[in-house]
Amino acid sequence: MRLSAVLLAGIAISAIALPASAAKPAAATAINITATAQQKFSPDHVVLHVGKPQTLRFTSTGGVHGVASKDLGIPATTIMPGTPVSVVVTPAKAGTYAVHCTIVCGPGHADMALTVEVKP
Ligand SMILES: [Cu+2]
Repeated sequence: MRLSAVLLAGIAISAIALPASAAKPAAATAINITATAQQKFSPDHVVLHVGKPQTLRFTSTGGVHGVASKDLGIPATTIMPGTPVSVVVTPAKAGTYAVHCTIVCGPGHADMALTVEVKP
C-alpha cells in the first residue's frame, strides 16, 4: 500500500513536469468537476458517449487530488488548488468506470471516486 502510494506520487510528479500531456485543448463544452477538501468529486457521476471526445475540467477547492484511468485513457493528472486542469476523454467502450482519486488526500481518500458512465 505504501509502495503504491509512492509510485502514484511519482506519476503525479511526472504529470506536473509535463503539463502539456494533461492539458489538451478543449474540443467541446467541458464538464466541470470539483475535487473538494472533503475528499469528494462534485459531481461524482458523469455521462460520456463512446467515440465522442469530452473535456473534463477539474478544479480543487481544497487539497491536492489526482485522477487516472487506463480504461478511459485518462493520463495521471494532478488536481491542485488554483490550477484547473483539463483532460480530453474519448471513451472506447460502453460501461461504468470508477475513477479513484490517485493522491492520498485525507481520511475520505479511499472512497473518493468519480463514476464515469459511458453510453453507446
Ligand atoms: Cu485522494
